[in-house]
Amino acid sequence: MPASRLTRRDAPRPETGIVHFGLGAFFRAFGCVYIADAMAASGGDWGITGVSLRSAGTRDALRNQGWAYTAVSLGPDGATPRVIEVLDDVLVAPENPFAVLDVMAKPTVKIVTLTVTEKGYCHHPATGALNVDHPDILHDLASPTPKSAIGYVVRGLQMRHAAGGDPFTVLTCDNLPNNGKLVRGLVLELAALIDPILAEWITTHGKFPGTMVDRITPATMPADIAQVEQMTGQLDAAPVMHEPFAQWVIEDDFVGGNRPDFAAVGVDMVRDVAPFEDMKLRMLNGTHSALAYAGYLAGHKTISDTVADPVFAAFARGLWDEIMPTVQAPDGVDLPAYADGLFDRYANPNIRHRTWQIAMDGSQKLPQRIFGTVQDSATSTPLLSLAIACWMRYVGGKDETGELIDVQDPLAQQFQILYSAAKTPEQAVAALLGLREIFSNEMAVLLFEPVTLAAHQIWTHGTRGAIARGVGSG
Ligand code: CS2
Repeated sequence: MPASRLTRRDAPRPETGIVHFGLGAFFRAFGCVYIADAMAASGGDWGITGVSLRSAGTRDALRNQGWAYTAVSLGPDGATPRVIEVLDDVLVAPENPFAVLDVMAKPTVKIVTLTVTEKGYCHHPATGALNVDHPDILHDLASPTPKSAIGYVVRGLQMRHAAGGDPFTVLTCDNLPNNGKLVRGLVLELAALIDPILAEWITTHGKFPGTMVDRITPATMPADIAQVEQMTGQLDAAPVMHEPFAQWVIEDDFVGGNRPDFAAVGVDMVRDVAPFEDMKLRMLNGTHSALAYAGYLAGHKTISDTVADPVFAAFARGLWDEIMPTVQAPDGVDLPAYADGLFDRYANPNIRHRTWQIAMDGSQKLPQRIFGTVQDSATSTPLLSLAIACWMRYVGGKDETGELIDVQDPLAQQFQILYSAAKTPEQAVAALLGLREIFSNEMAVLLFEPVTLAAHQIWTHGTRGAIARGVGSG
């Protein structure tokens, strides 16, 4: 007999208090779970309307199950499924932008959360400024129905301003440096171009708390759907699979103090998130990206496969030794113990986090994950140079056996053009360092010698061979 479809329980629903942009696996495995728990602990009207900026897939899958879905915690020893019922609707923005703006205008909505990935902010990663030549931003300047997340936030705030209401708090949950300040800057830049009075109102009344978010959540695969069906006896077309670990640190700065009772469910509410954010971006995301490029080139499909290889385990440890001296430990955090914890999380064999997935959008990720560390380091950082050279090799689009790599990156075409003109690895390195969207002039100068050397090692000895040499076991 076919399994029955997951359905939502017949229970009273809270009002919509949050609009969330970018309803991928991460937010459903993370923010939605915390917010459901906060309502269970302390009540409040914090129902979430999800907005997908592009595809209809998640909406179509969840619609037939009353927006309920299964979140599965995958520990090294087993899986624990749980049904999450906090979404009250999912909108696909391009189908009806006004429907999205209407929800954002509702006075019950107090918070707009964002997980739109690094490239979703339409900014220049090297400087943090709005990319005013980005096609979505050009569109959003000219039209009242936006395409970009920043455009929606600005138009949503414009409607609240016009109605004489309060702004909503903008809570970014993406892995960007100073994410609250960055988003505030981008929103103000776009608002000023649309209406300077609106920009002034946002400057005075808007709130953009910074956050540090952490839970490893690979994209859901068809095999996961089958596994969940077997585990629960119910068909869920869009479950999410995540590690048991979660950490959320939020600056406690919300419009009117309106927010779910985050502290009741273990969220750290702080004045300044920067030390947590730096630590996580450099120690977790920095090594994640390094292992993703190096592991992929060496033929490893997932992070757990990568760190099961002793050469890459030593690479991870060596990277932390280079990174830690540049990180100021947040109060009460022991950095070596934090690194040990990360290693155990990476090694969890039930989390099938593909190196290819993490390798996406490197042009948007590496500045905050790796370059800042190199810049702040008082000593040389040969393993970080190897990581950057691995990224360079990866974006060339061919692996070490000559197979094509599906390079997903907003600059993928530019990489192709640069590579077809470069005659040698050294020329490819020089050309990539010339991309000012990614590398400031200062950064390019700093990286030129060590990354050229690292690239030479990689092209000569292969990725695994070069890293084995780099960690002293080759
Ligand atoms: C990963 C992150 O895909 C990536 O780039 O590094 O999504 C990572 O899994 C999360 O930041 C963990 O909190």
